[in-house]
Amino acid sequence: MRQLKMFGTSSLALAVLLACASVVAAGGELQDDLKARRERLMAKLGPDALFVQWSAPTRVYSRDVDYEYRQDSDLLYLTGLDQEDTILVLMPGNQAKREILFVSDADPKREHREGHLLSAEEATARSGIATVFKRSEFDGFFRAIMNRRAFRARSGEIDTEYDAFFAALAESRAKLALLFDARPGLHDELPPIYELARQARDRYPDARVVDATTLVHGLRQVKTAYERQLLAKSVAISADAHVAGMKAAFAGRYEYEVEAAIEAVYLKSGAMSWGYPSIVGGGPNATILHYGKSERKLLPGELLLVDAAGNYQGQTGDITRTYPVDGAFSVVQKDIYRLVFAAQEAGLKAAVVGNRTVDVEKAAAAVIKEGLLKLGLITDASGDQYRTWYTHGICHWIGLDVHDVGDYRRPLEAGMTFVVEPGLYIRPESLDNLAKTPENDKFAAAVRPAVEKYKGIGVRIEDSFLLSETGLVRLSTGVPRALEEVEALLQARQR
Ligand SMILES: [Mn+2]
Repeated sequence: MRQLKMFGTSSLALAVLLACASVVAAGGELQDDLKARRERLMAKLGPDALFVQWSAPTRVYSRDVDYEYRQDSDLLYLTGLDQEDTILVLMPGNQAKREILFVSDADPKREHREGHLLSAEEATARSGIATVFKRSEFDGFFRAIMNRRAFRARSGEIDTEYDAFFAALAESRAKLALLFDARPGLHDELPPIYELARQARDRYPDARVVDATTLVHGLRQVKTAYERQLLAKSVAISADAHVAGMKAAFAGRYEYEVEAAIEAVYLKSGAMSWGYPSIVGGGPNATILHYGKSERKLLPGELLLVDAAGNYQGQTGDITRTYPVDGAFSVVQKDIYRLVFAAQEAGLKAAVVGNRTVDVEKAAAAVIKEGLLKLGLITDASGDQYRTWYTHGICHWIGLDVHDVGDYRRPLEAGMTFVVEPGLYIRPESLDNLAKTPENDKFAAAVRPAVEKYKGIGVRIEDSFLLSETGLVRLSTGVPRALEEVEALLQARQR
């Protein structure tokens, strides 16, 4: 993992720098968008709900050094805040304080070590949330509200702010809405949401604990105009990065040199990290779906598979290109590349409003089966033989997470963003690992000559798309995709 950071136990300094930079860049547009996202969620939660979401925990990289901080994507979606130890509360039935933030208390010593902590005013400016309390006040707040006492009410003062929720509690129809999507592992520390849910079940039976994950993820599945702009910019940076990688990928160089060229473009462009660890695999490494070591020397005649994308202001696209380090595909490499390309094209034709991702998968698979049959890599296009070489799904949502949240059964609609990424991986051992049946033995024997011809070739072509009101938009046009265009770029490079 290359999430190493250089200064001390937290990357708050970096996080806050980024946060401030984006406030400047975004003006009020981001804050308006964040507010609209919360309004949509509150409309779905209803006036009886109390919604609580935590920031992500920090993670240890090595002893007292943390990984670069990664905010919880749902909290980022709702607040735009990249600071740890933050809690968002939504109370749709409240009068004025329908949105409440809890942020870290000021701490001069910690701020000297780790960087500036957002003041209440800064948290408001960044998130558009007017009511900001101290993090240390959260437990008292929760206890007061669940016991039907207005938080911070002065004695003798009548505070009607929370009356709708108190009425819901009195009538046992209150809901404590939490996001249970990130299930802890067996040995993980229990996340605070589980502790809060337990407390609520034990002590406050008038509030039902409900999982709001589907609501939040349903909203995240359709991108706002603001998110679309950010994602388009993020993917454009990643496309530039791929071009830089292509220009660096000569035989004799190492995979890590290509990776360095790619990731330098992220940083130079303001994408402060990758969206997922870069996959840079030459030769046989191109047949490893998530090869991460980047340590091998590129040899003449080999293909290089690069699957990489930066994280720009929280948005991550996904791009894969496969190309010959010498600048020209061999005849057998061309066979596989053209087939994968044709499968992607067929998938794209099916990526229309009203279809589902399964329709994209089916359209591409039909092309793959027919093509593999022609190449002699399968003997029967009606069954699952093609799965020997075509080993993963080709459609996933993109956004705050590279494999973004959302329901795959939901028909495609304008505002959805996803990839189409067919791939073929001719690993001879895939034949050896088939279940020992007479049919499989027959299949293996029949295709062995073709496997000998194509062995070691791995090709994936992946692009990032926005389905807009006017049709499918390829966000990753900045990097060539058609075989001839890929070769033209490679042949024009100078060492
Ligand atoms: Mn992908």
